[in-house]
Amino acid sequence: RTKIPFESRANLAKSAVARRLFSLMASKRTNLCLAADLTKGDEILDIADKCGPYICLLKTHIDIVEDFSESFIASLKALAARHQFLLMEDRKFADIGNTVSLQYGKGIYKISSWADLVTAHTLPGRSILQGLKAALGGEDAAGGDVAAERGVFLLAEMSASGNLIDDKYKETSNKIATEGGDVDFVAGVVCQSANCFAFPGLIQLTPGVKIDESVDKLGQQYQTPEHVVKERGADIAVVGRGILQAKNVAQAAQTYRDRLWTAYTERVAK
Ligand code: UP6
Repeated sequence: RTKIPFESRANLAKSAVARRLFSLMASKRTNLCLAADLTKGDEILDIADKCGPYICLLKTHIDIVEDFSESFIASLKALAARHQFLLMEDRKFADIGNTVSLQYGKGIYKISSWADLVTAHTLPGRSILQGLKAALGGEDAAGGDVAAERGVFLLAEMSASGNLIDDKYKETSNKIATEGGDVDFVAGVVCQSANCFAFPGLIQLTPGVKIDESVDKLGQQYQTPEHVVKERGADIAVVGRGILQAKNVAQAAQTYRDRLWTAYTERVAK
């Protein structure tokens, strides 16, 4: 899987959003996802505008935003369209189908109305996919298939030290991502190693990436851009504080983009 170029993997993907994302990565030449973990709407819009040219994906934790509004979402969507990146809400859904359906579609955030992608734990089993799909209903106003424009990344591993995920959990997560009737909704897997899944039509998203390898005070463990792409199979690397804490965020995003993309091109050329 890791040797196949993104252009070819786009044709193998079962999820329409994964096809879109693979193609976008290939044409924009970036496999960087920015984790915009900021608590003010304007700060997120500002960093999205500055880093937009270098990213394929912007990841939010919408429940940390203190001044959430519908106009914030409209502005974020406009930036995504202008700079050509997708939006992912890192909600890490983990409840029964009926509850995740409500959490995805309802409440203040109405995540399903704006996030191209979301994340979900596989802990509840397959019903997590059915629950999320249920929030999307059938067709949109134009008669298009709503579920076709949305996708999920399933967590099969975490970067936190001491997390409870074992090999059996990883294996079953892979099965949920690759077998059964809802695989067209799975865009990829959030994990730390290339052996989490083999199917080349899925995208590996790997958080815990920083140029200065280290840990934080709350259990986060970092690896370098080159290491996650070449040794651990990351297709997209998630970078938060590595960029957010830089003096010049646009320049930091460019550096991460360049190093991640070079690592990817070297990986497929080998
Ligand atoms: N994230 C992880 N590890 C995981 C899953 N998700 O760090 O296993 C998310 C965090 C955060 C981002 O919720 O938004 O990736 C990492 O941010 P950082 O680069 O600032 O540590």
